Amino acid sequence: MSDERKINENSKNEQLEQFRVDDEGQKLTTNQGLKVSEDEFSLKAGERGPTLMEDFHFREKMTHFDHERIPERVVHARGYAAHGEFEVYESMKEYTKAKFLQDPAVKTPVFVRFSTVAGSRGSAETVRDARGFATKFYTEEGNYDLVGNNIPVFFIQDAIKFPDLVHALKPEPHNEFPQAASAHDTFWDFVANNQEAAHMVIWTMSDRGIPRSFRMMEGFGVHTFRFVNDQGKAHFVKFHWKPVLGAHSLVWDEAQKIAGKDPDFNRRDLWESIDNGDYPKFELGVQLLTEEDEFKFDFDILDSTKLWPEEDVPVKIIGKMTLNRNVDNVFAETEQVAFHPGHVVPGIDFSNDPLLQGRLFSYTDTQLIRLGGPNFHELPVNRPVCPFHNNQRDGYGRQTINRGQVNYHNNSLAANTPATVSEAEGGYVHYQEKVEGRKVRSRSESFKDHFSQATLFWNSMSKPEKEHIIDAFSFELGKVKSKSVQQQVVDMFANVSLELATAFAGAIGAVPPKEGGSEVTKASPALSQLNTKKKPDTRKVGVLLGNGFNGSEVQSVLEALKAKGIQPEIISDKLGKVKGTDGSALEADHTFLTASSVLFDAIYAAGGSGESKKFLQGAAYFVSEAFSHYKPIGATHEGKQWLEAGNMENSPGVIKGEDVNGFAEEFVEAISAHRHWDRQLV
Ligand code: HDD
Repeated sequence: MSDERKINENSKNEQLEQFRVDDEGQKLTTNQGLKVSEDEFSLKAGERGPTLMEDFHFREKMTHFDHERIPERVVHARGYAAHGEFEVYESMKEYTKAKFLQDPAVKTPVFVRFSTVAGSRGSAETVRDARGFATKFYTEEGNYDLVGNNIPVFFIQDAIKFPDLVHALKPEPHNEFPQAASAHDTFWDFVANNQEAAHMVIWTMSDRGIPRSFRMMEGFGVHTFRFVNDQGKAHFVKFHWKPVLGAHSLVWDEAQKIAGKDPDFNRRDLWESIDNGDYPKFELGVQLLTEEDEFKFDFDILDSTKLWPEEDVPVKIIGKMTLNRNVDNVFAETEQVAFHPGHVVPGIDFSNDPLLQGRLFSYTDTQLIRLGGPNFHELPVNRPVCPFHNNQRDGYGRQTINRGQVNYHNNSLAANTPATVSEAEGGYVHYQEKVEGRKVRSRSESFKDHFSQATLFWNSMSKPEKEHIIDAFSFELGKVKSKSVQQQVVDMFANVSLELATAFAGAIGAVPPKEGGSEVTKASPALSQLNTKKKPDTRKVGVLLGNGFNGSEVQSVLEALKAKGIQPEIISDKLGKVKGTDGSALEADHTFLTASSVLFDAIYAAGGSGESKKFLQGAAYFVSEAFSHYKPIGATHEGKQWLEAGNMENSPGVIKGEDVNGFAEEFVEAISAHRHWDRQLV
C-alpha cells in the first residue's frame, strides 16, 4: 500500500474489493486449490464399508465446519451493520484538528453496527433494551471509533462494575432465562442495590427502549470526550447522532408480537431501506464546553449517568452520515468488526470519566478472545484505509509479510524506521492534562446524586410517554418474583417521582411509597419524542385489498402515497393477482398468514366487493390490532365497514375517505404523525 493518504468515500470499498471472492460459476476445489471430483460421498472401503482416514477432502470440509463458530460478543451480540460515508458541514478547526472534521468536500468512509445489548446472537430484535450505535470512521489519520448507544447515559459510573451489571442483566445463571430481557429478579435486584442505575433505567423503561427502527433512533457517545485544536486548546465534547427521519418507537404490545412474527425486524428494515435506495441518514451533533466551564453544573461532567440538557448546552449540528451499502457477508464484516473507544485520531482525546477509562482496556481485550489473537486489525473490515507500519510481528493468523531484518526500535540498520513523527507531522500526542492525587478506591462526592436527572427525564415526558413508562415498570416488576426486590425498586423510584412509584406499586401489589418525591421541577423538551421530526418517508402501509376493489380510485391513492415516499404493500387472503372493477389487477405482496399489522406503520383498508369470509375476518383483525397500537388507519370504499364495525370512525388518526383526493392528503398527514396517542381505546 502506498503512503499516499488521500481518502475518499470509496476508499474502504476499494480496499475490500481485493478480498471479495465470487464462487458462483467456479470449479469446486479444496482449500489447497485441488479440484474435487466428488462431494456427495466420503471415501469408503467398499460401498457399505467404513470411511477412510485418507479422505482428506472429507476431513478438511468437516474440520472447517466444526470450527465455524466464534464466541459471540459478551454484550451487543445481536447486531447488524452497513457501510456509508460521513461529511462535515463546515470546518471544525476552531475546536479540533481531526482531519476528517476539517473539509466539507471530503467524504470519509464509515461502517456502522447497531445492536441490542442483552440478547444472544440469535435473539429477537424488538426487545426492551438499549441499542448500540457504533461507528468506525476510516480516516486518513487512522480509524476513529465512536462506540455509543441510543441512550445518552449509562447504568453505572465506574467500569469496575460492568461485569456485575452484565451478569445481573443476562439470563440468570442457574436456569438461563429470560433471554434478551431485563424483566427478571437479578436485574432489578442489581438496580435497587446500585442506585446510580436510576437514570438509565427510566430511559430503558421509556419508549427509547423499543425503537421503531435503527434508522429512527438517536445515538450518543455518552461520555465526555475532548476536542483539541491545532493550538493545543481543548473543549469538552459530547457526541450526538440525530436521525433525519426523527426518533420514533414501537408500543410494547406490538414490540412483543413482532419478536415472534419477525425476530429480524430491525435488520430487515435496515437492509431493505439500503437495498431500495432509501439511505438511512443521521446528522452528527456536538455539545461543546470550555474547560473553564467544567464545574458550572449541578452534576459532574465526568459522570456517565448524566446528560447535558440540550437547552443548557445546545447541540451544534456539524455533519451528516449516510448509510448506502449493505455488507457482502455478515460474518466477514458485521461479526468480525472490532470497535474500541480507544481508537482515536489527533484532535480527539479522552476525559477522566471512570467508565470511559475502563472501556479503554476492555474492548481490545475482548477482541483477543472473540477474534482469536492480536491480528484482528488485519481483518479486511478492520484495516485502516491509510498505511500502518510498526514493529509488531507474528501471532495467530498474521497476514502481512513484513519484509526486512529489523523489527525493533531504536535501530540503526533501518535508519530507526518506522519512525515516530512530531505532533506537527500528525503524531498523536495525548492531551497534557495536569493530574495529581492519592491512589484511592473511592468515588467523588460530585457523583452522588443519582435521582435528579431521572426526575428531569420524567418531567420532560408527555402524558402518553409517562403512561408507557409506568406500564413498562409494571410489566418488568410484575415479572419479578421477589417481593423484597419489587418493594426496594418502588422505594428507590419514589426518589425520582412519587407519581411514578405509586402508580407501578399499585400495579404490582407493592406497598405505595410513604416518603420520597423530588424537588426537581426542571424539564428538557428535547428529551420527549413527541417533539421529534415527523415525516412520511419510508413508512410502510399495509393495504388490505380484495377482489372487486375500485381500480382507478384505489390506484390513485397508492400513487399519492408513493409520491410522498410511503411504501404501500398489498395484503390479501391469497397471493397472486387481486382484480379491480375496471379490469386492472394488483399483485398481493403478502397474505393475512404471512403478514401482520404489527409489521406496518399504518393500514389502508381499501376492501373489494367480491371478498371472501376469510378476507373479511383477516382484514377486520388487521384493522382492530393496528387501532390498538395507535396506528394511522385509512379506509375507503368497502374498507370503511371495519371502521364502523369497530366503532373507530371518529378517533384521531382514523381517516375515512369519501373523496379520494382529499383522503390521500389527510392520510399522509396522519402517517407522518407516527402514532395517535390521544385515541381512546375501548
Ligand atoms: Fe461496551 C461492546 C457501547 C460501556 C465493554 N459496547 C459494545 C458495543 C457498543 C457498546 C455499541 C458493540 C460494538 C459492536 O457493535 O461491535 N459500552 C457501550 C456504551 C457504553 C459501554 C455506550 C457506556 C457508555 N462497555 C462498556 C463498559 C465496558 C464495556 C463500561 C467494560 C468495561 N462493550 C464492552 C465489551 C464489548 C462491548 C465487552 C463486547 C463486544 C465488544 O466489546 O467488542 O468490550
